[in-house]
Amino acid sequence: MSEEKSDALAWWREARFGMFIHWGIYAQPAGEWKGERIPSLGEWIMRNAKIPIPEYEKIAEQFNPVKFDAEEWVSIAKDAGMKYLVITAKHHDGFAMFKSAHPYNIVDATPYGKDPMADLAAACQKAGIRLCFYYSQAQDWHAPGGAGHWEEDDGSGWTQQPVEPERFTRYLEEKAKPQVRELLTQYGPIGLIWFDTPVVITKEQSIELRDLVHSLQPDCLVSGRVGHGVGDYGSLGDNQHPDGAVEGDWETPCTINDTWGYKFYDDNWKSPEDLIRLLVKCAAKGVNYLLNVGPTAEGVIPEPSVERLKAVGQWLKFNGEAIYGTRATPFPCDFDWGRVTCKSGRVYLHIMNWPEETLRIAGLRNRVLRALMLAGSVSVPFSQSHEPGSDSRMVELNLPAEQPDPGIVVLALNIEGEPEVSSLPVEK
Ligand code: FHN
Repeated sequence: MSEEKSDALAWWREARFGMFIHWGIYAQPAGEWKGERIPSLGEWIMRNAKIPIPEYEKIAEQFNPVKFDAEEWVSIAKDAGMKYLVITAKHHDGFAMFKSAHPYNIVDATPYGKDPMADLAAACQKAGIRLCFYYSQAQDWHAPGGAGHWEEDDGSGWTQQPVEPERFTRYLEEKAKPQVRELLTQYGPIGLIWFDTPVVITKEQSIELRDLVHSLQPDCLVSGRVGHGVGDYGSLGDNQHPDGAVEGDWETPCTINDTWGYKFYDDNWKSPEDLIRLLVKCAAKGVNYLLNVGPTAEGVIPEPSVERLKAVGQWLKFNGEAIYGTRATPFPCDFDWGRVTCKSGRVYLHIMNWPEETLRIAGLRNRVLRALMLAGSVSVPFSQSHEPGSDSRMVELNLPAEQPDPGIVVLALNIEGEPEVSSLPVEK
């Protein structure tokens, strides 16, 4: 990564927590087609229910999100403590949720007739949230030449057309690149373009897309899923939470229930406690947590998502310092009591399992100046020892017997200098 790009990544590293929004005309069938519940992801309904293109196009004729309120969406993200918002400008179904010269878009092909991205850009600007766009660069089931494009065959049904490289290149030149250009010229500064599922794209084409983004907005980041490892940062698999250390800059996209795009019957919501744990787990590995909501066809973020995000925001209000702008744990191991994040002069202990007795941390080399619970700034008595002539060190924290809060309690250790630990912090 160039030094220049590393500067552009600064806001993203500081942010740690963003909102993913999967919103498209697939929210209209909401997981059901012709009275049948279609398994798997809501945004994949066209493919999974094998909906012919002319029929799928008709969904757009009904799509009218009259309750869409950009300021409300942005304030839900802001109250959750999220710092950036990544919305599906075009998913694999090929439908553009923004004003485009390509006619298959929300302004020209729906009764709604307005551009929600323009409203979101204004609302994000006002709230100090970075607006970012998801764009499915390779899969496009609607445009000829796009990967996964479905075409009627000899009448025996629907077959997946094999992607011919020349047709794919034409699709890239005639649809994908012009639309990426539109996204980067119509809405002011964009934080990043979240490309996805590179599938058939060649390395040269991934590089061309990345360079196109940088030529239009030099500070705009490009997600790792542009393909071939040429993005500005890496994207872990969906709902993938690293257990070991990760090298470099990574983000993990996660669902709040099981689907990304709205399905009216997906009630498998993660609890607020689970969401906070996952956020902490990511931060402790230095990974950004991009948490999804799937708004309805009317333009409403489902209430169960809103409630949960509020709870996460409430926790962050007191403990955000232990997430934003932090680095991965300096320790080479995980602990049974919880997770660790750090920054210069501070180590944060996220206690997930309240210890029955003293909390003992082996291996921290820095002198501890003070220990306090972040919520309420309550000081915690502690002692620190070091076995002379060895690298064996111990901090013992005398926590109250009763956990002061049922959620994750964060202890901050004020330390001298940059966090440093013994390479093998073995407790004797
Ligand atoms: O196929 C997509 C899926 O619909 C969704 O958008 C996720 C989000 O990370 N990305 C792809 C699968 O990895």
